[in-house]
Amino acid sequence: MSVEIPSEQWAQVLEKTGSNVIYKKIPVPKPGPDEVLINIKYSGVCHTDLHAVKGDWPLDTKIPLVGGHEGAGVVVARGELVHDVQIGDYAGIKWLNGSCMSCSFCRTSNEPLCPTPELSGYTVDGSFQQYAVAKAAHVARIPKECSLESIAPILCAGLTVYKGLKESGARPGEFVAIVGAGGGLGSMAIQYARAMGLHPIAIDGGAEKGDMCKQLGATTYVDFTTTKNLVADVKAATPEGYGPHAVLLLAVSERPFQQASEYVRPHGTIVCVGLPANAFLKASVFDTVTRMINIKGSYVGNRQDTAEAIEFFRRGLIKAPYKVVGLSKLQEVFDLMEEGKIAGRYVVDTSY
Ligand code: 8ID
Ligand code: ZN
Ligand code: ZN
Repeated sequence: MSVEIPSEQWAQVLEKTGSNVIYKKIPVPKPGPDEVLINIKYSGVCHTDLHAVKGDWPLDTKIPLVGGHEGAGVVVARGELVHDVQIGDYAGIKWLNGSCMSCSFCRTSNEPLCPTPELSGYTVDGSFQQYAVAKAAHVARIPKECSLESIAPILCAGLTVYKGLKESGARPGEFVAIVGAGGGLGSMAIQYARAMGLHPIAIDGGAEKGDMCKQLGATTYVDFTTTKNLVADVKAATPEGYGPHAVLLLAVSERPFQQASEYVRPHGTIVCVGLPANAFLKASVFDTVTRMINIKGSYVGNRQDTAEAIEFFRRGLIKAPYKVVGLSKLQEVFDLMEEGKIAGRYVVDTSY
């Protein structure tokens, strides 16, 4: 089967760190021998994309850069070494665009820890364009029955929170605090937590996010902008008032990372996922020891985690809210995100 591929396409390009993205035409890339070319139909917009634009992290992006790493589309071309992905298949661009596959991390399916990763929308061009390339071994396999529009946010947000919840060790029937629950990752986390038999306590700011969190299945909503005592409120939302068994930190500010050890249940686990700029963890050594608190990080997920996160979605268990706008409006989405005004996720449609 052959598909007509244009030589030019629309893309959002970052030409200088810290400046606005520019909607313009650029050449369509060609896949290498072990790569596929995906006609991206929809892409979610992750806060990581905004961190990349602003240069928030101690890791440089490529410049010029096409961002985006929640790209869902159709495979239109493949390199000669690719056999297990067919033209016409649905596939997804994830944050991990490629990894070496031969280091000891890749060999043990810890490929996000590969020392030489290729990162979509960061070190290689991502999904804010109509055609994007990725290593065939790493593209997400998307079942044909799935809507490309609504699966896009699963490719980073869904996968990441699913993995984070697994890393937390929380078991069915236990409570997990989701910090930043009204955002893109957070709204997914409420749904995955529910689907995994956990009781999610949502923490975020404002009434709109509160309503959404409750609708998605949060047992309690704690508004960090109005509460008089966040630690007491979170503990009170758990049986016996001992605090949640796990905390998933998804917020883009440092304060909640410092606070979590004050309300997590003794022997509980704090999982850091959000990546606020220049942030540090601080926890009382006395509390950490005498309350036996675990503090750890979780970074996206491997190919199996991806398949499992997609399977939850395919079964209809994950229905987090999103709004669709044209790719041409990406800068407006970034502006809203910067102001913390997005409840759930934005998805861009690459056709306008
Ligand atoms: O693999 C990873 N670890 C990974 C993968 C994907 C994304 C990490 N991330 C990181 C992103 O880079 C970003 O730093 O996770 C973070 C959250 O991404 P997002 O969900 O895409 O961002 P968002 O939609 O803007 O949501 C953030 C929410 O945090 C809330 C905001 O109100 C917003 O709803 N928030 C903030 I800012 N301060 C808060 C606080 N003190 C807070 N919620 C509760 N308490
Ligand atoms: Zn992301
Ligand atoms: Zn490797």
